[in-house]
Amino acid sequence: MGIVNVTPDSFSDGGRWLDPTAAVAHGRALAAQGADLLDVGGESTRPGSTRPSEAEELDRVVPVVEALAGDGLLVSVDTMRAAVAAAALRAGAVLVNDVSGGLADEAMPELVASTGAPFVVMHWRGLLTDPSAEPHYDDVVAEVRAELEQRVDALATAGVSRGQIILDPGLGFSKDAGHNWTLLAGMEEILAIGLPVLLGASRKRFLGRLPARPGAPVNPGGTPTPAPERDAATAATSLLAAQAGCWAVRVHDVAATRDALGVEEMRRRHARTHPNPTALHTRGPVGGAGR
Ligand code: PMM
Repeated sequence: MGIVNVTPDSFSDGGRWLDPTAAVAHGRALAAQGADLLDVGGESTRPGSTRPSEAEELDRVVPVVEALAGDGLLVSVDTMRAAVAAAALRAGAVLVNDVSGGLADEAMPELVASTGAPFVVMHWRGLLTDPSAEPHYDDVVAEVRAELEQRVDALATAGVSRGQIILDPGLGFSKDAGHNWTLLAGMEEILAIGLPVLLGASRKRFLGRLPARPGAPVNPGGTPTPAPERDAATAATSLLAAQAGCWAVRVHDVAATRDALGVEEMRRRHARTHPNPTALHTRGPVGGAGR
């Protein structure tokens, strides 16, 4: 999933694609690099950013969705507003990606239920009330899993079918770097819910604080590397996501992630099928027939 932020202030690529013509060209470029899906969003969720009005969000998103879908590309809409989701679906989008998991707008579950569109339910505690509040978890993986399961149940009550839902642990949303790393390490537990999982690690701050390279300044406690310098680390998380069995990754640098996924695909194709070690054991040691 390639990211097309039609916003003035996203942390990773703020303002570069605010002009619809530039956003459409960017979406086409990401598709040419191998994106299967283009995620068009008109609202930045960066802490401290002010929400655009609904009219402003519609103005940003709809023409871009229309143009990209008109090219035959698969488009998702990144929005917390049911009216924006509805307009984007009418303009040709095929999926709704809601970082609030349907909590920000009470009309969203009904819209998703009535359209039958696939729906990304992301985990985000605190939401718009206080996104900068210090998150506290005793066991972040278990709690994110339980809270996602609660959302699935609540959405089912509102008529959204389980088959429409894609889950997302929401890296960086009410989570600090330690929580993000623990969720990456515990991805199997989120996948064990039994629904497709989308992972959004791309260029997030925690990837700007890796152990220092030889000769490079130590930065784990200091200033994170600038967002565009986090693409190699992002591609590494895409490989981890693919190995864990995630459904998709949401990234800025599609070419690097395509290569990372290509590595995993080739590894799978070439994996030898090892004999079951238990079967070997019961047959006795190799060359030991008759003993
Ligand atoms: N992250 C951002 C925006 N939308 N949607 C999903 N499903 N998952 C995410 O992790 C996610 C998202 C923020 O990143 P950006 O400002 O670079 O788009």
